[in-house]
Amino acid sequence: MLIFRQLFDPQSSTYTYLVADSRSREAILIDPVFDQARRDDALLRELDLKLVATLETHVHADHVTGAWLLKRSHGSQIALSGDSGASGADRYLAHGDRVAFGERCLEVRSTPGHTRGCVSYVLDDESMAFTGDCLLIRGSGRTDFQEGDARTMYRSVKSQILSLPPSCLLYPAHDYRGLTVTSVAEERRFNPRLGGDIGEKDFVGYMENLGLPHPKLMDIAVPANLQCGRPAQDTELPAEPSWAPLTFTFAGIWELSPAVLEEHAANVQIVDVREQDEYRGPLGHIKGSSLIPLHELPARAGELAKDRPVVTVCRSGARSAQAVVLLQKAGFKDVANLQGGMLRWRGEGNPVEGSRD
Ligand SMILES: N[C@@H](CCC(=O)N[C@@H](CS)C(=O)NCC(=O)O)C(=O)O
Ligand SMILES: [Fe+2]
Repeated sequence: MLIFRQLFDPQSSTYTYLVADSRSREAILIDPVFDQARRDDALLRELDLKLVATLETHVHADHVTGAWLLKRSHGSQIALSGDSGASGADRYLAHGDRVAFGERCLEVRSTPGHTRGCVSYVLDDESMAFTGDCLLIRGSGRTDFQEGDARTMYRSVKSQILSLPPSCLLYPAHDYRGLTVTSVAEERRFNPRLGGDIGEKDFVGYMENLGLPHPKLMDIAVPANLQCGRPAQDTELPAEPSWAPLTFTFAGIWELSPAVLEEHAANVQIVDVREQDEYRGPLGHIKGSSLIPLHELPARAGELAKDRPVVTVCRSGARSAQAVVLLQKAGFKDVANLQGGMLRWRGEGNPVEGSRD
């Protein structure tokens, strides 16, 4: 079975796609975003997947790829078109190549026009295709920079994308209105630039008059992507918290295990966000913790020191995850949630105070 997730980067309106084979657990990420690598790490871990490769649809002008960062943490292969002009990839793709993940594969189709090295990826059974910035939903990528060419794009769309089966779902690299997916049949009929009887000349005329400003990050993104997202200096990497070995969840929360908290207890402030009666109830509480019920936390956050890490605790780890969010909003930088709360803390045999049993 295919595992499929559509992920979104709100900064650049970029879609990243995770496709994986449920039997072998091998996964591919299409168009990962540098700033979202931590999110992607978390999802791969939580779904128990092994990232075998990252694929680019092209050298992006609006965000830096996460390919290099993900290779560093997962050992994944970096792959993109040989026509991209990029260096630092493990595999340079050409039209007709196949990229395998477990028993499934993606077929590479050359679809230049937005850039010279644009490719689309078609799933082995032609049920879905990833069109990058060639065909967008009811639109198309722009053709006014990076060796873009409207005529070439028209031919790419007609011969490689709209020629797929009508039911084939199309997933673009961006959507600026929040649309998520379309199909070949829909775009053949309703694409205002390329659908119906619209000819090549009509399309070129349309594209010559888009009048779009260049992407804000273009001068940073293009050189970085020509190196597959490898930063010029290590200082450009997103900072990892150094005060304890933490895990980042797909839900966006830093967490630590009971064992790690035990080890670092002396250096952190432990805040229990349950209610008074729970704190003094049968589950007990962790020695040295202070009680600030969740609903009082916004008003009482000032009781905590900002220069020492804070660990939040509750019964199961749910309310305390929300406490992490509230404390981060209040300006606390080093905050983490105790995984599984008091239930797991006790389940793993750690000592408690004030317990009635
Ligand atoms: N405002 C965006 C512009 C993004 C942009 O130009 N995107 C390209 C893809 S890299 C495009 O083809 N856009 C088509 C459109 O905006 O209609 C930014 O600054 O990043
Ligand atoms: Fe693009």
